[in-house]
Amino acid sequence: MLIERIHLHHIQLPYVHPFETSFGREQHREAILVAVESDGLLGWGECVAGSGPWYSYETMGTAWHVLVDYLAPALLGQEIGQPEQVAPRFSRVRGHAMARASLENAVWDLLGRAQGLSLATMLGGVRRAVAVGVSVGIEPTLEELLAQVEGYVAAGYARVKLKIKPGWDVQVVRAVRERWPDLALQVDANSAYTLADAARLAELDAFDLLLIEQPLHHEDMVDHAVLQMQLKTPICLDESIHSPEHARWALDIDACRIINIKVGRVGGFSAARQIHDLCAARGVPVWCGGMLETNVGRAGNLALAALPNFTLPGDISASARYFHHDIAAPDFTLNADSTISVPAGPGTGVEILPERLAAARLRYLALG
Ligand code: NPQ
Ligand code: MG
Repeated sequence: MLIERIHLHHIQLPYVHPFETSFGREQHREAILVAVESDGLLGWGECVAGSGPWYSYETMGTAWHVLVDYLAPALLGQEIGQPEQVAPRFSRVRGHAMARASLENAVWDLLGRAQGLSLATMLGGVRRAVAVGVSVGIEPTLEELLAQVEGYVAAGYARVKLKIKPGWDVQVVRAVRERWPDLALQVDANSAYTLADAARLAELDAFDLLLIEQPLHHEDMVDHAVLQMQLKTPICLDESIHSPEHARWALDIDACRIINIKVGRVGGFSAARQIHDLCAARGVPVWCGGMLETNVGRAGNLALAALPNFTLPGDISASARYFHHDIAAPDFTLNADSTISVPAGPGTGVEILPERLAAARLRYLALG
């Protein structure tokens, strides 16, 4: 299909509940919704960069710049028949994986819609519903944290991830574990520790956690390999894995036993599937991370998590956990067995709601 036009919509949506991690507290999600146009059809992708460079160096500003000045020009006027043809056209761009992913994923959606194929089918998904959990942010008090977890457990989530940081770790995990002895539980430090904290992190071995996510520096693998030798609990890398090469390096040095795959962080569905395949070949389980996406990104995450080696529950919660009024429909709901059904319609399987998109929009640009 000939890529005729590319549309960028920078939006902002208020969260249902503020989200706090070791790098800060936020009330809103900003995102860039990218649409590729061909033959009267639109395919959509979501850029998951942040409003500031806290989780990664990518921001709404850097993604907008790289999309407008480098990525869109590399795709406009090109004839694309297979989604795998997109990533090679972006290969001169170093980094900026979230910007690359948003445009590549829009092409996956476009081709899926044109061919009447769901994203899950295109990717090789093998399940109709995927196991999911919820990521619970840092709260002002332990009581408020327990109330949040209580609400999610009551809503049916069978797996909870707690955000931790120095001063908000062992005592919090102990309190949650004592109250819910059988809950599948894991923690995410978003790089808040160093190797000097190894003894503190080893205390977490007592709580039967599924994994400890990215305890150390956001680009590190070497210190994580040293730490893994001192922990019983599997380390899972998130921030450090930006590409299939990073995944191979991490596994080659035993820096982790589990990998969190986020399609934005690794540059699109093609790279995400390559990491999935590599981990499957090495016997390493993966799970689908989340970035508090709109229903567009969430639909893509569900499709990806339908691949066979996504054997741990994803950070993919029901739409109601994130926003009151999403910019795409239908909303996703939690099934009774703590799964969410994989969309079956063409492409992502969700439809943009133009009035909602317009109401949330901060800026718009059409290219081509
Ligand atoms: C994580 N996600 O696994 C991330 C952190 C995260 C669900 O815990 C804007 C920019 C919003 C970066 C939301 C979850 C974000 C963000 C969450 C990062 O580490
Ligand atoms: Mg994480």
